[in-house]
Amino acid sequence: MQILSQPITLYAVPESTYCARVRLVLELKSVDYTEERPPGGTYRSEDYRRLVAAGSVPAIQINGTILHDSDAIVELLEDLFPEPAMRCADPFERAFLKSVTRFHDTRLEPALRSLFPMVGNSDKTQSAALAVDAMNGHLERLDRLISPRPYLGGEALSLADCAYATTLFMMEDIASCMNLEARFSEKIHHWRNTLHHTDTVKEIIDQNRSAIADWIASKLSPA
Ligand SMILES: N[C@@H](CCC(=O)N[C@@H](CS)C(=O)NCC(=O)O)C(=O)O
Repeated sequence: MQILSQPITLYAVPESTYCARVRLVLELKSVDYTEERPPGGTYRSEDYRRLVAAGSVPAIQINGTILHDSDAIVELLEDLFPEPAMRCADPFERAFLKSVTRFHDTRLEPALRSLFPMVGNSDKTQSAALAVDAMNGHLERLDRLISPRPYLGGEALSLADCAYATTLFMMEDIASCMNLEARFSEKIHHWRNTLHHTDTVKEIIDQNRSAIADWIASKLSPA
């Protein structure tokens, strides 16, 4: 394991699927770190932006360097802490899994995110139904793209699996709080169950679901 001169700090919020991805990789690799909320209480604060120029969570402070973007962070963690290996050695497999991760970041998660402003907003019922249809369209494309066996890269959990773990549950929880349905194919349903039956992954998924449940409750019955 790489020796680092300074402790690692993860800046994160509990509701974020991108933060959960980094937390999961840190935990699976048994890395020592502390997790903090953004200074000033929100990633929109000036204090946070002074620290993390990009102004997004997650971000990590590692060896005196600040790095944002979950994908960049988990790639660095894989380089620094190669055990257990979470990237395929074969360049074609590795590139394929990166493309599946990119599909999450550029298609699936943005489709889910478009639902957030509609939660607890009864004026948006029709838009929410259309947005869930669009999200389900991306799930159909994902179904054609992947062949989990049982994980995306085969027997070992990969960085690509970590990108999807909490998102797949958040899709269900956000859609169902608006009485809509995220439609998972048999293949995706089975893969999602496998992830949830994997030690550590289950804990991170359950923590994130609980934070999302609180967030939904705050939107459905604002104080
Ligand atoms: N591509 C980024 C996306 C992270 C992201 O969108 N985080 C949200 C919170 S879930 C955020 O910080 N939004 C504020 C912003 O980006 O300005 C990553 O993978 O880290």
